[in-house]
Amino acid sequence: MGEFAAYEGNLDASGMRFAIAVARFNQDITEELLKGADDALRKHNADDVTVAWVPGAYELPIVAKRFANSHTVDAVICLGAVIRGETAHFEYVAGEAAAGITRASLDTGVPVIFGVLTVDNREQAHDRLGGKEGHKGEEAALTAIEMVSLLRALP
Ligand code: INI
Repeated sequence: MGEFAAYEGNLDASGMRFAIAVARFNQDITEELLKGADDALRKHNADDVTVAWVPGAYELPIVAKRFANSHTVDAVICLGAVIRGETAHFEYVAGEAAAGITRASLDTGVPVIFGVLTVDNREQAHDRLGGKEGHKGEEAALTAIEMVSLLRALP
């Protein structure tokens, strides 16, 4: 293999500041996402975590963007649970949440992490809360830490 400069973030969150925007819709699920994210942040030495509750996943991007523009946090973690129903509402809510979260991140240069479950039913959601598909709240937190670390290291 040739020579190249390689960059990779690590998972030491000492001194990092995080905001978590979490949706109240499907709150039994999003509370578990929040717990997993907060536990993972603290396990990796973070001690500066701010939480804001929003009504639903559709409202996550505007709050994420506010945090990202505030210069008070190093990353924002968005948590929500969009469960497919009988209507097309799912597509709009999930699609706009994803698009808005991407925009908040790219417009501000601050990592904004997509920790929103988009699933067909509640069973699939529970599989992602420490079941056979891992824990998506925890994974969102680890992604946030790694991205802060990587962006600090990049030229
Ligand atoms: N919000 C969610 O976070 N999850 C859902 O599954 C959901 N469904 O199914 O409708 C949902 N809707 C509310 C939406 O996020 C907004 O709060 C609402 O449309 C007001 O803007």
